[in-house]
Amino acid sequence: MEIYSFGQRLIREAGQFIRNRMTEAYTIDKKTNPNDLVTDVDKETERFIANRIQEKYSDHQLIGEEYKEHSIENTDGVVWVIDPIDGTINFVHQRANFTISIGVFIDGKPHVGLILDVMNDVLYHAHAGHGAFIDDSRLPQLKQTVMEESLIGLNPKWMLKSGIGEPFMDVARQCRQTRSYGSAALEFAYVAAGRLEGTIFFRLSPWDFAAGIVLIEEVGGVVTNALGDPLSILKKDSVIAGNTNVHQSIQTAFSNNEAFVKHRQDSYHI
Ligand code: 2AM
Ligand code: CA
Ligand code: CA
Ligand code: CA
Repeated sequence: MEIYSFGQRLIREAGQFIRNRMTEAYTIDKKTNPNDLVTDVDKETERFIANRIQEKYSDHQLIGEEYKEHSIENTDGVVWVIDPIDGTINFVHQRANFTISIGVFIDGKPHVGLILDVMNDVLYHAHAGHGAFIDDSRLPQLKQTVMEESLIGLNPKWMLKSGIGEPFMDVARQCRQTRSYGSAALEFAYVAAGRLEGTIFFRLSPWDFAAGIVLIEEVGGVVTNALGDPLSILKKDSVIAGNTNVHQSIQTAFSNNEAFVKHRQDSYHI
């Protein structure tokens, strides 16, 4: 319980840090490609969060997006998985619609999930076995839905990828409508809150999905990779999240697509 309440206070403070910091100038750099941005605020916020955790819990491990030294080689003990800004493109372009995502795993198992919608200061939080909440309101268990009546998070850019676009198109055809919010963690929070029935990502890192796993599992939803295998906080993977029914339908679209299955076997060894 102490980790949970400390984590909630910390993520709110980090949100306040970002809201203050973004009123001043910051630099924007490109990482691996022109669509992959990082700002000073991403880095400073990760430092802020990591410093607080290390001061309080010197024996915990942590992994974050922006610093190589924030990495892990095993999942032993308590591991904090930190994305200081999820949705950096939204942060830069919109100054809204981005989150801080913090997942805590113990010996590889989901323990606490915290996703803060920073500009609205709304916290989605869950403690394994104790339910999931938006601020002070408990979230109900997810209802089962069929694809024709489901709103699915899906970035249309993935449909344009040669070789792997087809199953994304299948999902878009099957569902009622698609949405793309630009923050994976925000979409996981929305799935947990019943605002999306499911969501799919071609490739995410542990800091993108760690908190989302805890939240969604706590309301009876399912989170796996595109072929239905469990995710690990040690590696990147595709992600499907949703109520059991929608999750199964999306997984079927991907598992039935030979090109997708082959592409994944060639490039990820999973
Ligand atoms: P980020 O903002 O923390 O990088 C849409 O861009 C979503 O995909 C965001 O949640 C973003 O997280 C995530 N994402 C993961 N890998 C990415 C990459 N290489 N480039 C851009 N976004 C990425
Ligand atoms: Ca990034
Ligand atoms: Ca991210
Ligand atoms: Ca990030």
